Amino acid sequence: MTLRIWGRETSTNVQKVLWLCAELGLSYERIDLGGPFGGLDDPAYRAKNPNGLIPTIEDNGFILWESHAILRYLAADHPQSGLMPDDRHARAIMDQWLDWQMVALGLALRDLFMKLHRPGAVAPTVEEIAAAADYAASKFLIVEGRLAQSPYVAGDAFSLADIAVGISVHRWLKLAVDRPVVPAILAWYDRVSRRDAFGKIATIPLK
Ligand SMILES: N[C@@H](CCC(=O)N[C@@H](CS)C(=O)NCC(=O)O)C(=O)O
Repeated sequence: MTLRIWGRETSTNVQKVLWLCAELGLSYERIDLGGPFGGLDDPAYRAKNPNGLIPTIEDNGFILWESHAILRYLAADHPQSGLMPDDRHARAIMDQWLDWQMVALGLALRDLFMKLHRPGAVAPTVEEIAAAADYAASKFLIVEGRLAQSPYVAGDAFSLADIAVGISVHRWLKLAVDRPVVPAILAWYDRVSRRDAFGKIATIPLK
């Protein structure tokens, strides 16, 4: 059975999974859900993912949600890809950056993105947008510090951490905000965004 992925492709968390599938050469069927497509409250979807969020995958009847759990699950079946290091310390460093992307970098970026593109009933002030941009920048400067010392996010090789952080950087660079000077991020982004597997991601609109 084909791998199924539920979620609109404009979602950063869905994009992580799409990028990995391309890295691994996996074919899949993607079902638009969330954002303008709605469907997150459908009982049939909630039965798969009680959070009513995307992405969710189904692989031969096995259902899984949480984008980083999905990355690890798919990559575990392709050890030859080298996207999850075997070495205990290297693996822990990759996990560190994956967790941090989810709980720190991604949330800071999400807050900035929402203020800019989904402001809700009360538009944020210029000062609030600037504060969100500064806060997000403070997180990206942590990535900058890392990439100034390491060719890839988790170390010497491209890994799942580059996918998760790479999707955040890709979005951040598209936002119309002031950004600090980040030469190490830009040099790394230039390299990872040239990967064949990134090709599809580059064509997805911002929203
Ligand atoms: N930690 C979850 C976060 C999932 C999440 O917040 N997904 C967002 C899209 S990035 C969502 O479902 N938003 C509602 C929508 O798209 O309508 C994961 O990584 O899968």
